[in-house]
Amino acid sequence: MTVSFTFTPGKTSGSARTGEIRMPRGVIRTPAFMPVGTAATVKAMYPDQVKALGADVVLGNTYHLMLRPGAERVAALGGLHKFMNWPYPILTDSGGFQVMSLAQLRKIDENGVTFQSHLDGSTHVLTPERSIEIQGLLGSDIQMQLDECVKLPCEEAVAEKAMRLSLRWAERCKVAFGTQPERALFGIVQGGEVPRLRIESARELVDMGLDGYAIGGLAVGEPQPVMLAMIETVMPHLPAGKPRYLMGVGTPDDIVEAVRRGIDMFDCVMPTRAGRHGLAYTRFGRINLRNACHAEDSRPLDPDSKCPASNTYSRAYLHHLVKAGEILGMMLLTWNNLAYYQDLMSGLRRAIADDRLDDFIAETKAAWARGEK
Ligand code: PRF
Repeated sequence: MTVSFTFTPGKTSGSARTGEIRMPRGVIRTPAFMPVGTAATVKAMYPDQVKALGADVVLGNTYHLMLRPGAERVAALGGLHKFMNWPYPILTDSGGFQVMSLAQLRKIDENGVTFQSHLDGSTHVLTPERSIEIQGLLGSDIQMQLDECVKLPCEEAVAEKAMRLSLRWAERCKVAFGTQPERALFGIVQGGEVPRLRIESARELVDMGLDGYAIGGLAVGEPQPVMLAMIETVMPHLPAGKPRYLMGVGTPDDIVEAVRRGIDMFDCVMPTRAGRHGLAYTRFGRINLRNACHAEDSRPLDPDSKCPASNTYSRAYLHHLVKAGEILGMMLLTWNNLAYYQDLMSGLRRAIADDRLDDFIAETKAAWARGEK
């Protein structure tokens, strides 16, 4: 018998909750961090390593994969899971956000977004229907509606227009998605930093009866208190029985604060991108391995971590690899960073289950602030 997509909330601690998303390809334990696998790869990581760290789901990108190698080609090769050798759940972003940040000569109208590829300048059109078609061709388990995300700060009228367009696109995505009990379609709350718009967006999406609800349009230039205030505004309007996903967030500090406010899912390039730029996330805070102070430091990043990248190699060696531009430096730091993010999520889940989330967050932040000495 096939498994339908379901979300079961578990324990709570304040507004935070644990939960389980079930679907045919596996179970996602929430709160979950989804490593970003933009171009059918979590950069510098083998799929087995990603899974072994405790990641239950990875994110793929409609925008990148439609341009290269092409959604129809991935489908002909058996779908994205087979293509990248990741048999577990995949969530795909819808493309609109990446068009706005990467493509050239973008034009948005009611129909969709027309843009030129950042790869070869060729012209493409992404409509709500085509975004869902592409996500289907990829075989995505959790599909996102096409939306328009505006950078902050922005004028209220601009935020309102983008929010309303995103609502109309959500309807079109829902029709295009149809009925697929084994897969999910999530809506995306927009509305800038205007509480009235955020609430209206959430209510309208919830009325459509989607499988989960994301909060988009945050971590796009606003200070953290604004982001957290918007989460607090939206959260009471989202149903407890559906997963809540904060898109593109964030730093470890952003994640713990959003979990405290009831968010279930996250994705961010931060751990993987930082790893390719010489930065390590650890229990003791962020460490810049480019810094000369590590040149003769024989200690590993974290002797108590279970991850070989964190407990084996000296900081001096990592410093050398980073300075020399060696590929292994990027691989080890990415591995360490994803290990830290997944350990943080499992710590958050345990703390919620034990109803001691506030204490756990206070201890975690104290360790970041203290460093090691
Ligand atoms: N919309 C979509 N993807 C996103 C965002 C959004 O608003 C963000 C904003 N942080 C990241 N990724 N579709």
